[in-house]
Amino acid sequence: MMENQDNDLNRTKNKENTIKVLVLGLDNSGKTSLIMSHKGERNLMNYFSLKPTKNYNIETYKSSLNQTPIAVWDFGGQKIFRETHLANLKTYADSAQKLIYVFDVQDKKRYQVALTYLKKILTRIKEQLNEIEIMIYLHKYDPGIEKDPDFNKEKIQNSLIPNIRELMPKNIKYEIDKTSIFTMFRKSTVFMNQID
Ligand SMILES: Nc1nc2c(ncn2[C@@H]2O[C@H](COP(=O)(O)OP(=O)(O)O)[C@@H](O)[C@H]2O)c(=O)[nH]1
Ligand SMILES: [Mg+2]
Repeated sequence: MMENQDNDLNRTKNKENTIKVLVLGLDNSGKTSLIMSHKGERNLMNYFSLKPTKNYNIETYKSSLNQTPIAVWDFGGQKIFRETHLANLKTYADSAQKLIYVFDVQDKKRYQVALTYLKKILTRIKEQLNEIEIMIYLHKYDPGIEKDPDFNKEKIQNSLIPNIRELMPKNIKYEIDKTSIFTMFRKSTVFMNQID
């Protein structure tokens, strides 16, 4: 999954050659972590010490794959920022190539809140949706998590995914992916052993 992200982000470019990506989702869903892992952060300690993102944060860096400049807009996601972000979203989405919406699959209690926020986002930028590629991440889908008794795979398969598909406009390109910050260490067995 993480291995594909460079390709995902590099597929489309704008005039200035910078790829603009918006990352939205509820607070604590893992947005900042996903961006750090895409930037190449490999020290797990830096993920555990993350503080909630205030308002929004723009990260610019060069793709490790082909040096293409990338600007990632990381939106805080706390309730106090959501309405303002929605109000300004049309402007933020101007010349964006990609919008990543992050669900925390481990936060079952807030699936509905997260779905409602996604719906509001899609409504806000409906005229721009033809130009923006949408990716939905079912994040914190950690290796081995399906064996966890608290984890409800059926709720994801039979409720969350169908609910996402129902609110997505039928005529736009989008994809839904399972992601986890831990899968990027798959090739580094030492780290995997420490986490599992
Ligand atoms: N189990 C698990 N925890 C994660 C994952 N990604 C992020 N986290 C943790 O979730 C918390 C919130 O992450 P953060 O990136 O700050 O979320 P944000 O508020 O959406 O930016 C942090 O404690 C992260 O270490 C993941 O894939 N699996
Ligand atoms: Mg954050």
